[in-house]
Amino acid sequence: MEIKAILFDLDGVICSTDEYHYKAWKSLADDLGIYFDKEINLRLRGVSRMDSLEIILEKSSRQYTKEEKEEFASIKNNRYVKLLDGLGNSDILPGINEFLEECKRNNIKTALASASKNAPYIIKKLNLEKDFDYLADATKIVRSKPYPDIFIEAARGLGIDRKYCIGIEDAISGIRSIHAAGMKAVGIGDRKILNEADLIFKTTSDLNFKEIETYFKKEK
Ligand code: B16
Ligand code: MG
Repeated sequence: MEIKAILFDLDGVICSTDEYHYKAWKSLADDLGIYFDKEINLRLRGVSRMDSLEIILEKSSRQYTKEEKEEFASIKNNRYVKLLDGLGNSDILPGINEFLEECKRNNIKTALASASKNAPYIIKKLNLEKDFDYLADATKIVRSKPYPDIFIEAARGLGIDRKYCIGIEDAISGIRSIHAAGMKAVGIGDRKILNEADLIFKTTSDLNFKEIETYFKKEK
């Protein structure tokens, strides 16, 4: 296949906001007296805010109304956004600046395909606004990963046919979302967890456009 665009996940690929999501959810769960730990937190990767809340509430003995749930999600988000205050260039994961430059040198279009409604704010804090040709708007997406919607929206925004797009993800729900969109998937992380990805790099520092290009040249 010919590569014309690379679509990036945010949390776990461009930066690590995972710990901040965890802290904000943990403080909400503690306030509600609901058990929450790092293992449950792993299930929230790439999952939308409301779907994440539903996972946390699985451990609760009582039912909550839609209004209560909306209030909880908003409390969590306010705490999360406060934790993002100090975010800056040094929070960009290793090798990402170089990889984005490599994409530009090779005339590859770049877009962000994050489930986070805070993605534009985070990209601004990281000073990466000029490095992306398009930021897919998570507020327009109803079905979160593993549904293909956000990757389809990213390709649409770039005006590039999905068959020329590669997605990069650190979560299995994201790899499934890329495949459901009819694109090829590059995984960042553990080979055992991301075994459905077409190509896997251990860390973001290992990302290399030439290697990706050579690998997918053999694919249809
Ligand atoms: P927000 P990604 C995802 O980002 C996070 O991995 C996930 O934990 C979070 O719940 C989701 O964004 C929504 O974030 O509450 O900021 O809208 O990995 O898709 O970049
Ligand atoms: Mg992610």
